[in-house]
Amino acid sequence: MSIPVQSNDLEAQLQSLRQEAQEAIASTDTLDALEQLRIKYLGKKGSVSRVLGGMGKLSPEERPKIGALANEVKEALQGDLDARRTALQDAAIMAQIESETLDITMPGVFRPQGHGHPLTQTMNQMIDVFVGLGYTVATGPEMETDYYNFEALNFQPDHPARDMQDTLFLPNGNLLRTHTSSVQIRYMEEHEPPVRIISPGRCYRRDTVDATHSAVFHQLEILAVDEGLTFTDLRGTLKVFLEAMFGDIEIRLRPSYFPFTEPSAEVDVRWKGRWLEVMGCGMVDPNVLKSVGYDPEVYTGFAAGLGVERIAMVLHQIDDIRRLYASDLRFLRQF
Ligand code: 2U9
Repeated sequence: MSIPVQSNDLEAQLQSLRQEAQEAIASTDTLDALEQLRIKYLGKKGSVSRVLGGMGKLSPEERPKIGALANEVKEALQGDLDARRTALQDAAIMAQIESETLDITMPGVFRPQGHGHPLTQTMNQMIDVFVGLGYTVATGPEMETDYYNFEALNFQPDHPARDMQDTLFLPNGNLLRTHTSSVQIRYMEEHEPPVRIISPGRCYRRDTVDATHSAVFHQLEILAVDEGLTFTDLRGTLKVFLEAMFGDIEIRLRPSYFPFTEPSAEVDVRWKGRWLEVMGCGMVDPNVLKSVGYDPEVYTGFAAGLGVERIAMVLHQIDDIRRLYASDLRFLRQF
């Protein structure tokens, strides 16, 4: 004969189970532990099921009451589990957001940035002005033939620049370009007018190095060829360029001579109360136009050339050209 089970025993068990489970759920702080609690209390072999197993021993009148209470406890615990799960998931997301937040007020790590060399800066500044005027940058080889460096530019066979004393000739019969004019010849061979180009780049001369001379230096040359270009166009272009570089200054042109331009001129700017020579210019010699197959009866052109070092030295009051090549950071940091 089985021992009769009192309904108030089961009721008390369910009530204490509910309390125990609710406390356990409230103090759980991981999702895994929460799942373990669900299995422990609501699983098939869980505590609530075990208590219900004892219902068979109840009288038929008592069963519905305990059954209803068991369901109520189940639902309450399920609700608590769900709420706790949501809370833990929310907390995990918040923790992740917190850990990924960027503190934009934090001071950065210092990394030395460096900047362009004063020569590069000056070159880029000049390029910017001419690009703004619609010119295209043209480049070419630093090793040249006699033809592109001299002959096509109307240098006579006995011109002193062609002498071993003035130009660096190479064992293969070529030479290191003495100006970037060769680039302009190469460009014109490939293009029909109108031409608007600048050629910046490194050049070489057999110079003895001193405060104002260097065997390696940089030039920027300007060339425009079109129908109807005049000396006035040349002067106006140079005025716009030099004002962009030096500010609101006066300019002056003095007659000069170059094999590749006729007429030719030296260009001075009024700088700190004195006239300072900064570049040369002229109308492209008809012989040069002919050498690239342009008809000098149809087209005229103007050209100009300058030494980038000289402009950088004037702009920054640099007293010795060699400072530009010494890679001394105490000097370079000033620019
Ligand atoms: C072509 C035709 C003509 C370029 C020019 C100068 C005047 C000039 C010097 C400035 C200082 C060289 O670096 S420097 O020593 N240059 O005075 N250059 S006209 O004339 C050209 C170029 C290309 C086809």
